[in-house]
Amino acid sequence: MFELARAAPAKQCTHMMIEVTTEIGGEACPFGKRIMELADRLAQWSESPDGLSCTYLSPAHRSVAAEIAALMRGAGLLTEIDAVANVVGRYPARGQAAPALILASHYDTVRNAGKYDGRLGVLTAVVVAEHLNRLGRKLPFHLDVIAFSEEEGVRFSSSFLGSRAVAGRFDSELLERRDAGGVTLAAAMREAGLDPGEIPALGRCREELLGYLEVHIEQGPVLLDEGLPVGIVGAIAGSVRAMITVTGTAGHAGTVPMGRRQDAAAAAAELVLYVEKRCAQAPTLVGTVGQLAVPDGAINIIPGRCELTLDVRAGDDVTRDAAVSDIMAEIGRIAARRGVSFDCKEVQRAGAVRCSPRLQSMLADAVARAGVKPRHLPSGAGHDAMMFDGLTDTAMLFVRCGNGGVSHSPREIITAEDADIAARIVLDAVLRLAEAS
Ligand code: HGY
Ligand code: MN
Ligand code: MN
Repeated sequence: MFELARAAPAKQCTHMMIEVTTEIGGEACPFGKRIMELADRLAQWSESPDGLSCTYLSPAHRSVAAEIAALMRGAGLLTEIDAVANVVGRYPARGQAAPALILASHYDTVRNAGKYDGRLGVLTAVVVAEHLNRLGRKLPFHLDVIAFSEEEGVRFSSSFLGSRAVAGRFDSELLERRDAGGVTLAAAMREAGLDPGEIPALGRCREELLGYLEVHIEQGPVLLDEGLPVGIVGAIAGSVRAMITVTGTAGHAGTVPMGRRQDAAAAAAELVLYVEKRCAQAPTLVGTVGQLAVPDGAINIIPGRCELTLDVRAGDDVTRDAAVSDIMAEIGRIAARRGVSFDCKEVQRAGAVRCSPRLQSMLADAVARAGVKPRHLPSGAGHDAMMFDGLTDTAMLFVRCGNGGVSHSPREIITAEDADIAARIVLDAVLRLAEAS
């Protein structure tokens, strides 16, 4: 039974709400309804017959990019698909020499995903740009709507490929990363008609940016529990991700005595339970073994190899790194006790970031003007906004999730009313930034 988020009753119209409602003939939740309809439209492309999976540069991924580009062009944006398959649309400023405000999120998904992770932010930015274009409302800055091509790190085990490129943080070593089929990132790009040589030119510099704003689903239960449609993100947890291979000794399940085994899966299982126990020891600390496999395993073979992944996060890097070092020490103890070996390869490290107090308070004012109590909350999930930390001021607006806040699941759900409130808040914030510029 789906437990739907009940949107806060629509508040009194503010100047911006009257403008939006009048503009679109008084239809209720015009932005929200359009966002939900477009999210359904983008969800029609999937790599899998059951469920939504849209990973980097798959045919489904490229169809979604083409659809988003068409939506951006329809909104009057100067649009292109860049060298890492980000879809970039610019709503040009009144004057040529102007900074840019980035409104962005990602359009790739995890496997068997929900429809709103990433895409809510992309579509909110599109509908806000559509509205400004419809009004012919020019701003003193460019509005750059960006749909990042790869945030989840599913295919090449490295997240934020799209936002790294725009933030000038793309490490060319990533081009050698291989997917499960052995295809390198560079080859996948070339096959999709992209030129990795053009990636360095995508990097933005500080002087040309006014700020970065991302709308994203909360992916947790806080806003739902407190009956709030939106929240302002104060900080984003940092993460370390690793691929681990345990090597033991394969053997006959029927003839090797229990005391003489080097069972790789049993060693991995000990590690999984240790990660769970250790990462329960600090408030913002979490640890997950998301993948666990015995390659070429069989029911009657003692596992000689076991492959697993590790994802450790915390609100601050000291807490996270202390947990990672304890986990590495435990790996040494398990290896010695069981006569197995562990190979750990770190595949990603993203530091915890604090969002800009200036943009947070600008968002909080817009949230209050929309008649919603401003609620600041941390993000346990990673987001593209992290890549812009240190380059420009960043802020995120969370939108309530239903079904207990579940995400990375087809049960991910939001309401049109909440999406509408979020879009109006973003529009209000953009217009206030324009007035203040
Ligand atoms: O894993 C994350 O935090 C995000 O969904 N990529
Ligand atoms: Mn995600
Ligand atoms: Mn996301």
